[in-house]
Amino acid sequence: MKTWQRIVSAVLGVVGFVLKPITNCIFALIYERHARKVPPITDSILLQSGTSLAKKIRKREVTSEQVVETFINRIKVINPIVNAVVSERFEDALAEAREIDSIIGAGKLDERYSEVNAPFLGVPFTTKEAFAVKGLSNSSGLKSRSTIIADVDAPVIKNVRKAGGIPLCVTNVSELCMWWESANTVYGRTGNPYNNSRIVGGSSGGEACTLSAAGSVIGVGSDIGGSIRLPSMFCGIFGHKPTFGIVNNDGQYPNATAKEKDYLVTGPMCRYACDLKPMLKILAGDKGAKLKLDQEEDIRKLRYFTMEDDGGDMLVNSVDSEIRATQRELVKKLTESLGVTVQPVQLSKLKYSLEMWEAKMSTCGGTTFCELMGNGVPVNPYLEFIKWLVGLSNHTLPAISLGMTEKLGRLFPEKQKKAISICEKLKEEFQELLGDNGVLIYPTQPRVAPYHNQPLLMPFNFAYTGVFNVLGLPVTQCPVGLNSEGLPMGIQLVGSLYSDRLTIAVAQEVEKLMGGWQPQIRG
Ligand SMILES: *[C@@H]1O[C@H](CO)[C@@H](O)[C@H](O)[C@H]1NC(C)=O
Ligand SMILES: *[C@@H]1O[C@H](CO)[C@@H](O)[C@H](O)[C@H]1NC(C)=O
Ligand SMILES: *[C@@H]1O[C@H](CO)[C@@H](O)[C@H](O)[C@H]1NC(C)=O
Ligand SMILES: *[C@@H]1O[C@H](CO)[C@@H](O)[C@H](O)[C@H]1NC(C)=O
Ligand SMILES: CC(=O)N[C@H]1CO[C@H](CO)[C@@H](O)[C@@H]1O
Repeated sequence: MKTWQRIVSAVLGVVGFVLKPITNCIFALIYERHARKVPPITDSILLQSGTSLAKKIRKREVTSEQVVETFINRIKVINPIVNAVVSERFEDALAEAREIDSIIGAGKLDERYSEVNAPFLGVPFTTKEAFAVKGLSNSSGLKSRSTIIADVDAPVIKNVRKAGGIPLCVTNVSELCMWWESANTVYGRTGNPYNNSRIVGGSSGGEACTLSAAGSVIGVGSDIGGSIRLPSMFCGIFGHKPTFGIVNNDGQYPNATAKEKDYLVTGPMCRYACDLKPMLKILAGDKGAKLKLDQEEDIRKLRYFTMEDDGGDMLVNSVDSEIRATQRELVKKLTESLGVTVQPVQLSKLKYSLEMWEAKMSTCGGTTFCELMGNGVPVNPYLEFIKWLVGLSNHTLPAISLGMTEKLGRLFPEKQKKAISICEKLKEEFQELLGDNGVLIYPTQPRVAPYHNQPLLMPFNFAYTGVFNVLGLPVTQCPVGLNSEGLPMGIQLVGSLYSDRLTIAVAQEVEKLMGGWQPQIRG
């Protein structure tokens, strides 16, 4: 670090330390007056994994109709509090459930409905509104798309349907899925189920919220900078970002063009870790073979590493002490329960996470964000900002700021080149460190879910998740308990390319050790 950087860093640190309680007080004053949690869960159907529900439906211990109806009723209870579900097909879902019940009831199931081909037969699922689900809204939170109704299912939605899943509804996102608070001018803002004065994260924020509040049990998200992992942490559930290039990204808006093809990934989100693997298998389809998901792994034989922060990027908040302490507790428990050593590491290049993400995203060509905002015709973000100031813009402030940042980034090509070369070296370092049997434990975010709009004061914290998009590595976000304010904390398990089965296997152990998803109110 150069001297001036040290000084700026120190000053920002002090300012941040002083400002944190002050800004928190201001946001608390604005948002906390009417803060609520979702009500307790009263039906045991809502407290089982998708895998376990599927088994019971197949054995006729419960009907698919009962299960679907129970989730629909739960959505009706939670949605007035959190505003997470934006478009539904409840009647169709119930009809499909009855059809499945009658097929199961008739006895002998044909090949199509075997346990291997239809592991989630009769189980409802949900997805973010950016994915096309036939008959449901498909706007991606963009005002000019607000009347679009999807006329087909996205390929991943088709896959889950083929596996027996029944789509229930689609859930809220940030405008064009490019911000980490799920709010837009089409469907409004989603509140955190643990405390709705807080954000749910984004862009798969409505999805994480619905899953956490037990309005759903398995879901599909996508992630280009943390859109699966960040909301999964803020809402206390599991979310897996697969190795790049495995799961089909088509049928979501914005569509993955040449540009994001390598960074955007589609993956599973769920409350119970045991659902991650079967969901990933279904989403991946034929390409999943490369991940060898059925290979048994002895997690005692893996090598474990831990890193508690990014090494101090000036523009990113430092990791909260409670999150740090919880990560240490996890390391201790893993050591004891598995008899492994967890080696502390410090990969110094992670400090440039933000620069690497920004440089990779803005130099890969394809549709610009300003073009996406204008649905083809680029908008002028500076003009939109002026319109926003007087309440005339159809866009959210984060989207407008991102449009402006995109324009600014292009002014520093040399800096971007340097960041890209750091990124390439870091890829090699990760491959060397993790090999084919290593897992790194790393915070998902430096802070728990902030208040609404507060991310505008800490816009770059997503760098903690975003860096793994440009590295292409598989990552599983795991809930590791609630902090002193009752808000979920999370850690990322990072593997080397194509080692998704390892991070998922360790996630199941982390669930046992740290308690996994926690209900908002104990019933
Ligand atoms: C929301 O969080 C704040 C503190 O962060 C707390 O004072 C308040 O009681 C919480 N509200 C609910 C409903 O849990
Ligand atoms: C905002 O969107 C509405 C509905 O799509 C449209 O009628 C209006 O012209 C838009 N306003 C601006 C300033 O673009
Ligand atoms: C909804 O969006 C998806 C993804 O962009 C697209 O494939 C689908 O055709 C859209 N549906 C309509 C009716 O435009
Ligand atoms: C989305 O991308 C896929 C493949 O990259 C392409 O086949 C499809 O036409 C695209 N859809 C739109 C609406 O651009
Ligand atoms: C705040 C807001 O606009 N909420 C909307 C979310 O979506 C549902 C379903 O379309 C609407 O009923 C709400 O009004």
